[in-house]
Amino acid sequence: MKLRASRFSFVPCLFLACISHAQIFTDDFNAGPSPQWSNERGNWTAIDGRYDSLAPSNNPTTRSLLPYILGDLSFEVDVIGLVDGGIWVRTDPDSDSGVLLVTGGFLGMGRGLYWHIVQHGTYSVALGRIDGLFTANQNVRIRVVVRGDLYTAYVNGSCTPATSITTDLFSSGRVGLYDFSAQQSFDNVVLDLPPPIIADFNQDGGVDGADVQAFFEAWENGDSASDVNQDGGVDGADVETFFFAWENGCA
Ligand SMILES: [Ca+2]
Ligand SMILES: [Ca+2]
Ligand SMILES: [Ca+2]
Repeated sequence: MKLRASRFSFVPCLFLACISHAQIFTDDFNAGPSPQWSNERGNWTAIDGRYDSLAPSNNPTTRSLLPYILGDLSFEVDVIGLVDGGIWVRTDPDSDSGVLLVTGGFLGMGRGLYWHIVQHGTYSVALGRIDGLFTANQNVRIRVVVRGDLYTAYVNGSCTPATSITTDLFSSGRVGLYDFSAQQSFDNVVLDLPPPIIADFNQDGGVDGADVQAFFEAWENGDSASDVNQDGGVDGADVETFFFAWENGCA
């Protein structure tokens, strides 16, 4: 069968507003940090409405974690004055293990992102390294999405991953922040479940015609997987939701 996006009208609210749920945690630090932050290492505090370590270090790495133990998740934060720091995910502070996304790094000379897999305090080499994303001291919004064994980072609201890694070492853990810079600080944390996968319907990492075919095969069979607006039914509204995401290239 031939399918064309132009057959359908698109209603932006279907994707942006009609799929929503409560966020797990947010913090803008304007009234001081939430008491839920562990402030485990680095003497973290709020200064001018931003979260910052007063003793930034990579030996041992600073860490302030939230108490939620999560598998799949989305963690977003404004990085202010990006130099060297990062985001912990699926972290177990007791065993000093987890995944660390580094923002900048390389003694403050890095202008990109990379990952460490940390096992019992031992750090992997830089994984998934991508350079040239930032200028020094830039303010950027970073989002880490974890689904299954896949860890993906996005910059400034882009639908296109900046870097990703896979590992099956950690099924769940805590999220938090790392700071190794007197300059870098953090703001506007949003912890949530990962967004639903809509346009990358066959979940192969790309958004293309194969996803249209896969979506309609499921949709014509009434498969609940094609209930992409998550309203419990499979109908034309799902087609509109699918194509809105597909046209915008968002997974
Ligand atoms: Ca703030
Ligand atoms: Ca796909
Ligand atoms: Ca539906």
